Amino acid sequence: MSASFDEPVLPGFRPDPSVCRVGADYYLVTSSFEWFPGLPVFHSRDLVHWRRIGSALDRPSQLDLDGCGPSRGLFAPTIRHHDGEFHLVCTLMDGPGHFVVTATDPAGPWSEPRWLEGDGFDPSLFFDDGDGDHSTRGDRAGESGEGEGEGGEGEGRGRAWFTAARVLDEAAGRTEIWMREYLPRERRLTGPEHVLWSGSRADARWPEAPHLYRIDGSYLLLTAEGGTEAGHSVVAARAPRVTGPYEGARGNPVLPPATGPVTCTGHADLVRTPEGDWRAVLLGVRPGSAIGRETFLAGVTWSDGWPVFSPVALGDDRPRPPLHDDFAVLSADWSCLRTPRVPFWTTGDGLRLRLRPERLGERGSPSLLVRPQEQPDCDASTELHFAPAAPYEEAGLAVVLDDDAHLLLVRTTEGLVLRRGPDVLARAGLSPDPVRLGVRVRGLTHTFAHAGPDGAWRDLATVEAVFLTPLFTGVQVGLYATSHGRPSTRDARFAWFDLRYPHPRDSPGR
Ligand code: 6LW
Repeated sequence: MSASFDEPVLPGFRPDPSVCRVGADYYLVTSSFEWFPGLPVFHSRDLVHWRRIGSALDRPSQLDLDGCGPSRGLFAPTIRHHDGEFHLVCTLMDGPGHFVVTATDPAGPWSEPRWLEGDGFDPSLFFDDGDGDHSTRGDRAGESGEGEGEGGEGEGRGRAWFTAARVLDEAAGRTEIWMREYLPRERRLTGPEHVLWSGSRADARWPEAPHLYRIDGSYLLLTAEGGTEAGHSVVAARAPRVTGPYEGARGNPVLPPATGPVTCTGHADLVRTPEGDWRAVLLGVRPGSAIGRETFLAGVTWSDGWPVFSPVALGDDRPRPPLHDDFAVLSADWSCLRTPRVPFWTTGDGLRLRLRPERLGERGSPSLLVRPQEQPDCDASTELHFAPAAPYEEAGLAVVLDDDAHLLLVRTTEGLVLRRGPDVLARAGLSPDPVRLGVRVRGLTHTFAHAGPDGAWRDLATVEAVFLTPLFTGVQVGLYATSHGRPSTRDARFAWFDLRYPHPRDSPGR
């Protein structure tokens, strides 16, 4: 079945979702790559409306994102709840690898990471709890009878398992899913390694994102296949014992590559509602913008024990409340690049960014605060109070995919400059202080504009920003200041930041 998805439940840069339920509450985490704080945590009661409650990695002491390249750093996490505790596993790529953090309150604080040995990426945890088999029937979750999977006793029940994907042949996209036992109290792996799966076909590309479940007395392994782009799909396999052998669904992929309007759907994680129904969260892409991979919701029914995914229609009329932030505090939605070692901002009287030598593009942690663009069309603006005293001092509005792909509209001693990396795309003469800076984003078309505090907006330039093509992350908008490698004691004050999402039907520009 090919499913046609509509609106994301978590719009903007929110890839690789993983979800768990505790009573009436759902908790979800997504990847965050080179951005800090890491691994945002969301809460919902209906799987549709989500509120960010914190981040699993919000203290520089927990781990080090220094040196992480664009779309590297923190890959796909998994969140699970067991015995009064949340366990979250993830991988720091190009670094020490897999780790687990735990918390009794998912809003935090989360523990310091405990590093787990083993290769690869996309780790997951499976607690083979003895408290009732998950059933595909519509009975209430946790109240169904004990399914007695063949060989379930001893090998499975009451134990916990860690799975991950690892690369066998990068060029061919050949990977395999491996598993070892996880000891939740000690937070470490033990025992022999089991290889569970290497794809639905001999030439399968990128089997990854494994999650295990026990359903109707057998073990279900859900994986992504086909790579995270157009071929992305969901594949299912089943085994009578947790260690295998796993046999693929005859109808694989159980969620085939999407043809649109939402593409790249895959990387699914299942959850059961208190009423006993099944849902999945998964990633998908709305093409034609730089937003990247977002989180979508699917209903899941069962056919012959295999999952059948259907999009949950949210409609196109969900409100898109405008944001007006005057920075009484810095809300959790703002991120910076890599691990901030020194406080470079203050709030209370607008947002003040310290001018520091660090520059965007240098793989450091510059004075930059951004938040995800959540719709293909958006209008962002700010009021900047800043009179640069030296030619190396600048501050302004930023549209940022990563170090290598971004657009900056900054105030300099020479006036306003629109920059893409080192290239100047447009200039406007001396501007008043304060000055308002804005950008109208319509898909990949970015029109930058400026105004005096009470004057009319004047367009400066329009950029077809095809270079803002996401790999794993998504575009973000925000505020930036730098003194270009020189010491500076100055700061730039942003009185407010506005983000509006015109409804598609009010947006003739598209
Ligand atoms: C993620 C993997 C993937 O770990 O991209 O292509 C990686 N799919 O599942 C980063 O999101």
